[in-house]
Amino acid sequence: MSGNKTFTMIKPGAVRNGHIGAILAQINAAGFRIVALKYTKLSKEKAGEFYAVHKERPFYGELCDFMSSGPIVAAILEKDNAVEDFRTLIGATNPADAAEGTIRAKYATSIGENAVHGSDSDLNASIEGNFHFAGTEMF
Ligand code: FUP
Repeated sequence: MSGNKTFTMIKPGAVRNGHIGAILAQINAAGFRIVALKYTKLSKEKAGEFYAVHKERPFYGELCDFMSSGPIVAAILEKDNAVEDFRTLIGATNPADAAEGTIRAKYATSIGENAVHGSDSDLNASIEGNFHFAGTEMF
């Protein structure tokens, strides 16, 4: 995986609130192709591994509890300029700051429970995609 790909998760809150279909539809409508897709659940340990970069932050424990609190949808997405365009589509980390119409503005309930994840670089997109998917699950 490299280049025009990003990795996303629809987080447990948005799944619980019934937004999987609407979020995937908005992602497709924005021109992203689905390379890999999985309905799954992170253990607390796996959530901790995924967010290890935030280990020293005060919200790390809550973040790991939340991300392992229910099922998620994980996906690899493809489009020109995928990482940057996807972060524009989802909006700011804090939904209070997210632009109108963005996925977080529409479906996030707080900064901690902010509906979706989007990779912040091509390198992290590759690392995060490979964390969730085997090569045989990417198309
Ligand atoms: P983003 O790249 O927009 O997902 O944001 P970050 O990598 O900064 O944060 C990752 C996750 O940590 C967020 F999705 C939610 C959580 N977080 C908080 O709970 N509180 C904060 O102040 C910042 C992030």
